[in-house]
Amino acid sequence: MTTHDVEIAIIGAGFSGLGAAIKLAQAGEDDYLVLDRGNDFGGTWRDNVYPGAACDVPSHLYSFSFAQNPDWSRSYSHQPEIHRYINAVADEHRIGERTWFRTDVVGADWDDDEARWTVRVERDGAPVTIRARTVVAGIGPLCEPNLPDIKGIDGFGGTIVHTARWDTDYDFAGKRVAVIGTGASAIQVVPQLGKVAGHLDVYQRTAPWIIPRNERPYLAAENWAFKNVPGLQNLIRGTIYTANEAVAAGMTFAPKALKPVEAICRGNIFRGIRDPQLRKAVTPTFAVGCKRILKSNDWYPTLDRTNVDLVTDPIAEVTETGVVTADGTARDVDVIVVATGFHVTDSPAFEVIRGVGGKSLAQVWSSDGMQAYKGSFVHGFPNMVMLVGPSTGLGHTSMVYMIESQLNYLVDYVRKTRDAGIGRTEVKREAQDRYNDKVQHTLRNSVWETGGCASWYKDVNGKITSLWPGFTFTFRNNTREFDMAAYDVTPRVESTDLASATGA
Ligand code: N01
Repeated sequence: MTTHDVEIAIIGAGFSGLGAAIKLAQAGEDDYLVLDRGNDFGGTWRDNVYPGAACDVPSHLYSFSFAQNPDWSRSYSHQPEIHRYINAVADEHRIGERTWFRTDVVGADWDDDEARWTVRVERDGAPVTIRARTVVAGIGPLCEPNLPDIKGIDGFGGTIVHTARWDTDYDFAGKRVAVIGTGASAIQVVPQLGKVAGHLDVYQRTAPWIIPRNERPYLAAENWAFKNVPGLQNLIRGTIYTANEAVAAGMTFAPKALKPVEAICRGNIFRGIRDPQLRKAVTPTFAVGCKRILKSNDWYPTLDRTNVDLVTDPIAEVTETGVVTADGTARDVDVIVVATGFHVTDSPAFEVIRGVGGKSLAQVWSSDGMQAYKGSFVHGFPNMVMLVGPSTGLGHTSMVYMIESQLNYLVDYVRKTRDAGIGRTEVKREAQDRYNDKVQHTLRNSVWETGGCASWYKDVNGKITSLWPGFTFTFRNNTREFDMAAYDVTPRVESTDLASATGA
């Protein structure tokens, strides 16, 4: 088996892994290797190719601050354009030269004697070992599809497609289609399927709050101005950013302040649906913001179509021919689309990353849920930096902003530990505990805690371990500099030192 030595192994070539590679290179730290199981850059934006896939954060904010794009074609970007953008940024910075695609990470183990990570991969199917001083885990929370655990689903005789693993060859035209789920993915794919399906059943377990989506194409004059008027793009980014932070204040500290948002959502229902019964069925019973607030203009009109039925009776089982609900009604279909989200708090990747004493992330997080210090370092996992780690997710603005905050922290960690001759960096247990106590304390009055809903923000024990509470600029300030005092550090022992120490 071949072994490669690098200073830094970056797992994942999505927004976070790519950003890490660019920022490290710009800081002169270019002994790294990016590893990704796919064929190109993009992560979740490469994998989610279902019809209608788009971003619900405006284009100008949903991009790297250091790679702004004056050519966005619309105020909200769709998946193909974001995917192209990410790959164009990677090309511009020539990150592909230091990236292995079609490379599946099957294990990452910390070696305390050598103060190195051993990353085992299968590259085009062949086993390779990579030894790295630091591992950057840019694996992303929205990467492992969550397949619903419904009785009989494995015995379905038709086709089953998860939104994040779309079958682009399947022709939905004229077919009888069932969609399970009414989250962010479902509300984008259902209007597209509604246009072509013979009949479409939408299985709703919980109705979401949905505000109108003020998406429009940019005029050529606007794109000209984005390119040529100095500061214009920054001004737009800043305006969107500030408006979104106001929502964060309501979500975290004063859920009642979100009542006007609820009124807008109710107006959206009223405009989109004529039937009073259907209006009632799609009106949520929890506080707005508790689950992600969705954006759509065509969800409600689609449910109002004659070839579309909203089914609110719980699913009892899936048979060989279709879906049966608790009231005994059987609806036969050709294809089931599962828009049931991702393994966020229980990602399979947590099983294969093992720190001190061979304990996996899944093991150390099994009793009290996911925890890290500043979303980045985990006690027991020295020299590993997570991007979009625990308590960094957002319900109101661009994740790219959070990623860039973490990149500042990563680069400062690499620079400071190298300059100080440090070889092993492990966050102190007390620092991590104090940090997480504070996060949980901030969450106590938030809409996610008090809003009366179940959501993927919570783990199996109902603890919110994926969300950052409060303003994102607080997180930016927290991660501006690597605070070495929060860490146990050990000097570097290079292999040449070892050789001379042993007289070899
Ligand atoms: O997944 P979800 P998603 N039986 O977990 C239902 C991002 N995203 O892929 O609400 C029946 O939100 C479940 O029902 P309930 C964004 O961060 C962003 O849609 O739990 N139903 C729910 O309706 C988003 O939040 C964009 O009662 C079952 C749905 O499936 C995140 O990805 C676009 C079920 C799952 O919704 C995930 O969104 C798309 C079962 N057994 C996604 N199991 C942007 O625009 C689950 N459900 C940026």
